[in-house]
Amino acid sequence: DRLKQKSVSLPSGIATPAVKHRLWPEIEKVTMEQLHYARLGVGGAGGWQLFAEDGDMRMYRREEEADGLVVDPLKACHVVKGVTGHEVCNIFFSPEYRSGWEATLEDMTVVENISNDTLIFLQTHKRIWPATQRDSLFWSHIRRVSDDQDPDAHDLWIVCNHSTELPDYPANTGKCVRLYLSVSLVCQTFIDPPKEGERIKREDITCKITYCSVVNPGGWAPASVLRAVYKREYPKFLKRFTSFCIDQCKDKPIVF
Ligand code: 16C
Repeated sequence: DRLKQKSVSLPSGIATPAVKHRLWPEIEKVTMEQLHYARLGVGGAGGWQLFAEDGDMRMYRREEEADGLVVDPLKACHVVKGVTGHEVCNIFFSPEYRSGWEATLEDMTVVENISNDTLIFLQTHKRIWPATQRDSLFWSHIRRVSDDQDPDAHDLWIVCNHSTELPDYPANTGKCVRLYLSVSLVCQTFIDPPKEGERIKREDITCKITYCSVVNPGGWAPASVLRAVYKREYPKFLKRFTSFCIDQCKDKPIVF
């Protein structure tokens, strides 16, 4: 029994893939699509408008509606020193850190543990007046991908969150309207080579972050209120999240 226990407590980074799960083909497809989408630039014909800027952080959006609901896609880029992409993605993925950085939450439950790199979350979000309160049900998947586009970069890490359905947690049956989300956080680590014989220190590390999000409110919510919340909350989220990561990692050994 003790041996058995040892074999399941894998160190982080060695994933037991969830290949046999019914959602696996979708998780694989959506994660790779999101990675591709995140890596496309924001110039040219994409129609991205810069709406927030603070230091190295840039946030872009496109005004879009679906069935009369605001679904503006968001793309944000940030550069953070002193943390690796692996560390940032771990913090974004892991339920134990969420209340430390996620300000839209009222409640969060892991409703299915598919594998050590894939979970299903049910979240209740804070209410936006005058709309009905929202909840969300989504799978969340973390993975390392090797980078064929940028040989100078260390590995690439992605967390992909995508709405799903579960018979045990039907939408729109309680006090909440279900919202639908497709979110990705993609991180690349760059290392300034330390002097000969010296170890890599946190100050030698830079993490480039791309965050993409599309949220469909799932039901009526006034466009002007939504766009005002969006403009205020996304920059707040990315600043709060990245300072939380720096703070969590600063006195710990570097996880590459
Ligand atoms: O990606 C983020 N968080 C992840 C882990 O929680 C996950 C969740 C994404 C949900 C994003 C939608 C949350 C909207 C809830 C509305 C409550 C806001 C009240 C705030 C008051 C303090 O991927 C980080 C997410 C950062 C979200 C910023 C806010 C975006 C608002 C967009 C409008 C949504 C429509 C709501 C309909 C009433």
